[in-house]
Amino acid sequence: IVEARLNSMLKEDSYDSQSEVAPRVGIIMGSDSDLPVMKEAARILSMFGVSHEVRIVSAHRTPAMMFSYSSSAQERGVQIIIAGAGGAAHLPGMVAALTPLPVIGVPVRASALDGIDSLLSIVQMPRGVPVATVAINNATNAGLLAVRMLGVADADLVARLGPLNLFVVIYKCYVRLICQT
Ligand code: RP5
Repeated sequence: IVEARLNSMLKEDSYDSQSEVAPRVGIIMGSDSDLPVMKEAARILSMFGVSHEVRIVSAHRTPAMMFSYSSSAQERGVQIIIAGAGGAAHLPGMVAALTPLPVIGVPVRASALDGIDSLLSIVQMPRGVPVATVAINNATNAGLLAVRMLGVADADLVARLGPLNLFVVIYKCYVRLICQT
């Protein structure tokens, strides 16, 4: 049911989570309630033509799935994982413990504590298990950071990341934000 809801929410907004090519970025989140925030990362990756997949994987509700997703991601060709969660947001840290891939954590504002709980849960990782944490609800930056990371070894992507293109992307995000508020 969750998968069907996820697909229909992604389809409504025309995010291509079901790309034909192997996904370079895995976008995962603890609940489908995180999707309104997390789909902004998918939007950025789509803008830059970076293949990606979107999955609901919970550290608490589906720990076995979290384990298998994290430990198989690299061999499937995934290069970066963006993980978003709210509240007791253990997903990004647990995933980082299970894969050598870079993990970008997105603290989702999901509880009475206004996202501070999510932020602290994600950012306060012990030495040896890094998670690159972006600002609360800022999945846009998670997408852009993933593009920059891939750009280190991808000349085409670097060209698309040029100042003008980056300006256009940020402008589009800004316009969208203004239209929503
Ligand atoms: C977290 O709990 C999820 O990442 C979500 O942000 C939060 C609330 O989940 P739901 O109760 O809305 O499914 O695990």
